[in-house]
Amino acid sequence: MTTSSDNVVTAVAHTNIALIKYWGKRDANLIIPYTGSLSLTLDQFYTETSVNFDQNLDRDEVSIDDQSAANNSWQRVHDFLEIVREKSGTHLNAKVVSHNHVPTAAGLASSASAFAALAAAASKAAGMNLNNQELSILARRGSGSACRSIFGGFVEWQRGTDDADSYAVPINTPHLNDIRVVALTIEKHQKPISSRRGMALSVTTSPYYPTWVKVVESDLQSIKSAINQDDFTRFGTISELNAMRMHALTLSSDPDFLYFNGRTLDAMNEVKRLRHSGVECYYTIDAGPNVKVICQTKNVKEITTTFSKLFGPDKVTVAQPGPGIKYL
Ligand code: 2P0
Repeated sequence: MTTSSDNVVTAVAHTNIALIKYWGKRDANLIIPYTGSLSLTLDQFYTETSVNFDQNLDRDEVSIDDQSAANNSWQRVHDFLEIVREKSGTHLNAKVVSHNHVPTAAGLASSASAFAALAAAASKAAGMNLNNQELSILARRGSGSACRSIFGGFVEWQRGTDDADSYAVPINTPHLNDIRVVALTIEKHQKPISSRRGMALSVTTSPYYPTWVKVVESDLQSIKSAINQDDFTRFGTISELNAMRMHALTLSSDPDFLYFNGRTLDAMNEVKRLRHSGVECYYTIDAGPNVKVICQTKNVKEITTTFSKLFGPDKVTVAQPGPGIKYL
């Protein structure tokens, strides 16, 4: 147990993009999903977080990007620290300093990298010595997608049935290593409905939700076999299909909601046009209007040129597979 104020631990976690999406919790408290999911950790976007448990603090102090955390963010970090305190046995409050390194408003979700970095830094600062599987379980309690950001490259979150067996595992493979993700920043504004609320609405009201649970199982098998066979075409096709199947759940919820805007559709059409003209690429979209284009190194130049003309060069960021959790 830590009692001094000189034990600062700093961890860095990269964000990840889901290719087979996580959309729906079976247990909202423990964050156990209905389905598995599969992601790629990206090199360009990461969170660096320092944690220090300090007997001189009378409450948790949280700073995010050099600003004192707003009430809702503070609460989420505090709730997470409560889990760490319960598991580690420390009763001290913590000082948390976090920086998100995301190109200006890249519109990429930061909760994955944020809670992965927080889990690593806080658990170590509290004197726990967790292995990566245990870290993945802990990060999951902060945000589901964070359990995947413990690992680099391709990662599968095995849905499991309880706290102990719902965690991510790395897919160590030499295949598809020239994959690139071109992130298009179409919109930097806050999404109208959070993914947490959106997925809960889909689970409880979309008549297609039971079908989603079944189809994700087969999409997961297909994409893993595409990775095994180094088959980029199948890989991209399944990724795009799975993303659209997720968004069909938002349209079929009651009330319905939609994360796309007009420029999302423009980007989707452009990806299809490029593909039909022989530049192989696919899109995936999360809980917001921004589009990520999945391609191989050989086509990056043509794709970035095309989207720079359409949206402006500052809206286009090229990412490649990134590393797992690191301590500084
Ligand atoms: C994913 N998303 O697999 C999916 C696809 C968004 C669309 O995980 O409630 O922030 O904290 O567990 O992880 C975003 O949801 O949700 C997400 P919580 P999270 O990446």
